Amino acid sequence: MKTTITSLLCCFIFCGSVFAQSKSATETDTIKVYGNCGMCKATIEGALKRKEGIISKNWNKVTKMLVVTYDPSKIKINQIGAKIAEVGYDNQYATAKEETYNKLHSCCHYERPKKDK
Ligand SMILES: [Cu+2]
Repeated sequence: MKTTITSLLCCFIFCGSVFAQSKSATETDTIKVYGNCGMCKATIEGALKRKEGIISKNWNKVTKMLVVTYDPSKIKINQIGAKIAEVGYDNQYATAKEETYNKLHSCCHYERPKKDK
């Protein structure tokens, strides 16, 4: 009898933890973000805030790829792209405004992706 109760309890704890995990599900995506240097990295990553649902972010200046883990109930990937564009960086989801791009430090003036005209 005691074993039954113990195993039942274990089952509850196990199921509970699985449920808790699925409730706080996160998503990880890799997106292309144009940029040059370490300063770009700081600006790009600085645009993504924990309180807005970003769990972790890491932009690689060599590959130009940003790996971002976020809470999809708080923010969507295209909104993440928009936030990065707001600070001046073109990416696969959004394009920065000309004037925002122009305000970037001169070393950060990355080559913009070609636009079709
Ligand atoms: Cu830079």
